[in-house]
Amino acid sequence: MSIHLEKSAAAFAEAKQYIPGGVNSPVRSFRGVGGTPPFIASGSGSRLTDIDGNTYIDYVGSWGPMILGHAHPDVIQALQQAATRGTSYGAPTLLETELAKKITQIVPSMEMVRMVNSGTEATMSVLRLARAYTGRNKIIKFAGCYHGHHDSLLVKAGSGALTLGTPDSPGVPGNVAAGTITVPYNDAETLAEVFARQGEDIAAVIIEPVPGNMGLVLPKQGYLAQVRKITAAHGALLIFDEVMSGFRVAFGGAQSVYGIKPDLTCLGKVIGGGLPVGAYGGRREIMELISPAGPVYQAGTLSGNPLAMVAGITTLKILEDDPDLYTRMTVLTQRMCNGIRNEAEKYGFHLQFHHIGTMFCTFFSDQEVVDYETAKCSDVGAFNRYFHSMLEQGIYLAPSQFEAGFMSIAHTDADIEATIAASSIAFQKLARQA
Ligand code: KE4
Repeated sequence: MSIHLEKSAAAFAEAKQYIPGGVNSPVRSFRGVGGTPPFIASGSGSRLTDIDGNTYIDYVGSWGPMILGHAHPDVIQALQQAATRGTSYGAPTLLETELAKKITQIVPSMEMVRMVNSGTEATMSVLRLARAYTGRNKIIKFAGCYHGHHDSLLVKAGSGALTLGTPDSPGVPGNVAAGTITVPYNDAETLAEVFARQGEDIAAVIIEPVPGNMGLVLPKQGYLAQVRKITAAHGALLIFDEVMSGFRVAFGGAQSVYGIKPDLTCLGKVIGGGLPVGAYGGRREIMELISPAGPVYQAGTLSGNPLAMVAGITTLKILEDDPDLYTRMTVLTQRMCNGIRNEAEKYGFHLQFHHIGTMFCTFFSDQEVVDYETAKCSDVGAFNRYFHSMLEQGIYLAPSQFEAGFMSIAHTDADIEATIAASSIAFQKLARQA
């Protein structure tokens, strides 16, 4: 099978006249992998269809939110009904309390929750809160982790910033970047050394407990517990950015898998069911500082928007009502990664296959990948050739070596078999090109 992208190519050319790079988020541009990004016309279940009529098995899932697959009937029906009641009021609704309550039940460390409209807003707000609560200014982040595009955290960032080679973006004032200390992930010793020297100035550590923005990297045994211990010992807050890992590595997020209680957590993606939502929350005594309960200002015209709330509530209810869904998605993810590994090894490729819960990633490297530096050793050229060979066969992977892939409840055994079969052809082709 090979795809044809004439209409997408024309659409991309026109879009570039009106939108920087032709896209509203850089990773969508295929700048990292080359070629033309398919312009999507529709999604249904595990499938996407582009404006040229090509259909793909989708493992991007809008970068995480679409855990129920595209256009889940219950979500669509709930949105249709909600829309007939109006789309935004700028006033409190029962739906916001319903989703907040649901989140506090699923993620017990989040005793209170504030809704915002994106993961970026969540992490930006939580840093302001941490500085206000501690009276300190410095923040620690981890190389390769991505927490959205606000100034304080666009330093050695992952995701599109890493893909496009701009981990430290122009436009971030030097004094702002100076307030952000970057240390390697999976290296508790360096973290401890930084705290020994600057601990009294550090308001918080923000971490993707299971990073998905340098590719998917897993925490070493005991690492997150050490991060928790070091932050607690120095009176700094521990912030888990679970915008991506929340409801993806497990229903209760990475904190439920590793048994760590952060002081604050950021969520997004899945909790909006495909509509714009972010959230932050944590210990009541900290959250009560947020306006209007307290002095730390944060606001948003569309925060808690009724349509987004309904999509999120419906999504979480479906996931909560059938715990077997996670078992099934995890088994499919494992089966797919093992199958692709077998095909890779048949053609002499010894790669790194990482997966946890519904997330997965293949590093084109024969070395273990544990952090930003080792992730960057991957053969991006080989990944890009693999990516395009899979795309031509109707398999839609994340268009970057430094992103993660996502399973949904809509993916089937047949999807997995087709994906493994496509990978065999892709590796065969790569072997010939080697
Ligand atoms: P948004 O502002 O894009 O909703 O969320 C920012 C964010 C924060 N924290 C984590 C751990 C994230 O993964 C993200 C966003 N993830 C990327 C995918 N790597 C979004 C895709 C994009 O930028 O288009």
